[in-house]
Amino acid sequence: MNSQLPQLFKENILQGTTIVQKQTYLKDLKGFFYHEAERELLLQNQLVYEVDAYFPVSAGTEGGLFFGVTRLQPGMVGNEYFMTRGHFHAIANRAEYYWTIEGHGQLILMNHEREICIEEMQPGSLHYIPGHMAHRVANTGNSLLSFGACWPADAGYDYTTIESEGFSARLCKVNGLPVLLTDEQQAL
Ligand code: PAN
Ligand code: ZN
Repeated sequence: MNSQLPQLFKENILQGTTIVQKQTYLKDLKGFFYHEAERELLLQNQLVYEVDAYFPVSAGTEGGLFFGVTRLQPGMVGNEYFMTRGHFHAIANRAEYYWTIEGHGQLILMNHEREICIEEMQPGSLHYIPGHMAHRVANTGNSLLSFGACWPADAGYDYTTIESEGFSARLCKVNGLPVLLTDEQQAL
């Protein structure tokens, strides 16, 4: 059996020869924010978040685990905080852990009935995301929000449900505080 070189998770950075990086820019988030016209006015090459991930087994391997670190920039589109796309897992019952490394934000969770709730993210907070829950993170602070994640290698991603239907509410800044607002409430 070949032994693997260990990856490093050091000074809050995931390092190693097999780390895969993915960046998401404002231009990749067309239609995600309520104020789409305001997103278009912003610098399209502005980085919103990046993920460093370690995939020790192939995607789809039953029983395997993936590990990732997401760095979400502070920023706003209109009254809405910078956020991740958000997704259900393709195998919907697959759960996941998130934990906050630095910064402040909210984890937004929504079930298939479109019931929604939020959990406050602050350094050290640990979040168990049950299966069948869409999950998205918004950075509500003025600094980088960095969080770790661990999820099953066969979970996969269902991005299309959120792309087409969105979450049932958005995290918006109201009188300086994060508040969940439905699109109907925004329109008032
Ligand atoms: C995370 C997310 C990561 C980026 O690793 O993939 O935070 O968010 P989006 O995938 O929604 O763009 C995870 O939940 N993996 O399953
Ligand atoms: Zn996930």
